[in-house]
Amino acid sequence: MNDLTPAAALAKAAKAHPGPARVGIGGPVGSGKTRLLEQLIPRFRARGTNLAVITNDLTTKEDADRVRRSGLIEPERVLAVETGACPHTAIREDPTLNIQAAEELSIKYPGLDLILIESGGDNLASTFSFDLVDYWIFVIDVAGGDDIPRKRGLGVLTCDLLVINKVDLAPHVNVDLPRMIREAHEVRAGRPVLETNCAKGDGVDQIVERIASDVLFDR
Ligand SMILES: Nc1nc2c(ncn2[C@@H]2O[C@H](COP(=O)(O)OP(=O)(O)OP(=O)(O)O)[C@@H](O)[C@H]2O)c(=O)[nH]1
Ligand SMILES: [Mg+2]
Repeated sequence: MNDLTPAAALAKAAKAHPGPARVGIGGPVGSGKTRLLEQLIPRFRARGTNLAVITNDLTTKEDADRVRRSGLIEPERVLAVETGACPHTAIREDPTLNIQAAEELSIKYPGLDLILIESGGDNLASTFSFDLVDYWIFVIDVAGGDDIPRKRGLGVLTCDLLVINKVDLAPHVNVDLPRMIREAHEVRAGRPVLETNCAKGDGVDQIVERIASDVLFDR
């Protein structure tokens, strides 16, 4: 029986993941998830956020090794999860491996504020379980085509923040960027959409501000 008052249920939900906030980064293969990580890490470090990272790849540790080698963060703060066949299984149906990795980092680094969790590249229907994350970002890119928002994939519709990356490529791939952005706002009915060039870092400060205000509550 659920005997919690609505206020108590909310308070309980707010404490669902004691310890560091967990933010998921999902999206199609090659949309720029790791590049976004590489842009977010120095910005969070500069604002004093105590940070760790989990990456997911099918059968390798490719992305974790790339972030470890980047010199942006202590290599020990980056854990790799190998998901096997289906990336979404490890972030939605059975996120046990990712939850264990998050707990391992929380124990190792008691003052941790934030864990960024990159999903393996997946399809437009990919979503995160709220057993794993407090908030999740879905990264699509301009080179995937300006019809992607119109296709109303579950990831695009339901994420907390939609990022349209590689805006620099629009003129090279015949994409009508203003239309893509407009349609993204339409299908998301007012929920946030931000545009980035993660190759250079344009637009990434706004993502940090969002996470700071909506997830970290400026801790
Ligand atoms: N021109 C341009 N290239 C970008 C941008 N963001 C990422 N890239 C490039 O796109 C490629 C894929 O980026 P990644 O960050 O590896 O993509 P990913 O989503 O992590 O890929 P998977 O983990 O394999 O799904 C790389 O060559 C990046 O350098 C951008 O904003 N503009
Ligand atoms: Mg990646």
